Amino acid sequence: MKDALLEPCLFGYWRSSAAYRVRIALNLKAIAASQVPVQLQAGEQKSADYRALNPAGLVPLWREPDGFTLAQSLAIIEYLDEKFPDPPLLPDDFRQKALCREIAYTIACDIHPAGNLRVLEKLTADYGAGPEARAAWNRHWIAAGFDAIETRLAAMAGRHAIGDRISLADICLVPQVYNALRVGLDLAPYPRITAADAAARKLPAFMAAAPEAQADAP
Ligand SMILES: N[C@@H](CCC(=O)N[C@@H](CS)C(=O)NCC(=O)O)C(=O)O
Repeated sequence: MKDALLEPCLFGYWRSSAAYRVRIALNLKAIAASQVPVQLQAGEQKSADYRALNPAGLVPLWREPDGFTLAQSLAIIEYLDEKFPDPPLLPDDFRQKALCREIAYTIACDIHPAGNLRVLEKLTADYGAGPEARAAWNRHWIAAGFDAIETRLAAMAGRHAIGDRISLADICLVPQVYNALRVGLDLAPYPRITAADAAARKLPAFMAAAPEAQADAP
């Protein structure tokens, strides 16, 4: 785990979808930051050194040169959005803004925690879940959230998740679709999610943030 002290750092991992969200936001805003890989599969997130920075033992973690640290991807993204308002990551209209947060929170609060590495490891340790049981568990919880999001998005018009402007909803959606594909979820029932994912994923900020484009990707 190499650290850089002279510019802001994002502690992350190439395949972490929560870190992926923050990478997209950094790219959309053209914020310069070092990427510091934390090898989750090797358990580096649980080390004393890393827990001294983030007691939760999770990535991402944002750190600024004066020592300010912030965990939780959505807190980091909203912090960056206030500090560097251009381009804004939330819609201007207050109802649209709330709907955008609804989509983002459905992913970050309802879907993502169920499929996190430590939850899957606990399923294996306590209940003997193997790779296929873990994938099926993941598919179940992603589908539960995607069913709700698809219904919401179907009632909205626009190129992106919320209207025609990229927002926090797309920033959360694209990494979650990436995870869904990893665990073999059939996306056919989700045409609006699939369309929003495709429209966002072809943008340079999203392409540069993709897991396979990261320096720590194998
Ligand atoms: N709600 C947190 C979730 C952070 C999180 O769960 N990160 C995962 C990677 S996507 C992690 O560090 N997992 C390590 C582990 O489970 O041991 C956020 O949005 O930042």
